[in-house]
Amino acid sequence: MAKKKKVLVLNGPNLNLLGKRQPEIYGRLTLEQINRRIQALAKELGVEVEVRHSNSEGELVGWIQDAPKQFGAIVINPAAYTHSSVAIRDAITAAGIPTVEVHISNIYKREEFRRYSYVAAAAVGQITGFGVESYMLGLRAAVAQL
Ligand code: CA2
Repeated sequence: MAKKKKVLVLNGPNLNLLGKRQPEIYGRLTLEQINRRIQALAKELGVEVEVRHSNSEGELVGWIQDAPKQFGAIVINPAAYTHSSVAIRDAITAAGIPTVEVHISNIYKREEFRRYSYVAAAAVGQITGFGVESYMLGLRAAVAQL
């Protein structure tokens, strides 16, 4: 499939714990179950999606740098790096492909430190607070950018 029809979905640190801890904030689905839902929607939308997770900032930066070779858009839940990572923001800007920032919880309804996103200014837009549905909305938004 041409790179224009491929979307890279990236998950940041601790999202591998989804469904195992703090279900009141992040829900009961595991990352694996969320990935299956994303793949089902991708099929419906006629796009190819690759989903990756890393707890490492450097690995995420590397994947973002390489993304334009293979992908037409990125959906990213940078998790805690949202609020700390100039490196991820710079990598998104450098990659130059449309990037949609997603969050399961509403980052504006929680602790003060979660209200600032370093990534937001480099993204086309941000989807926050719709639970797992944030990924589905994010994928639709990314596909609309292809
Ligand atoms: O709401 C989101 O999607 C977040 O990106 C999740 C991050 C948090 O740091 C952001 O402020 C908002 C945390 C991901 C950690 O996920 C866990 C899941 C289950 C148990 C513990 C952590």
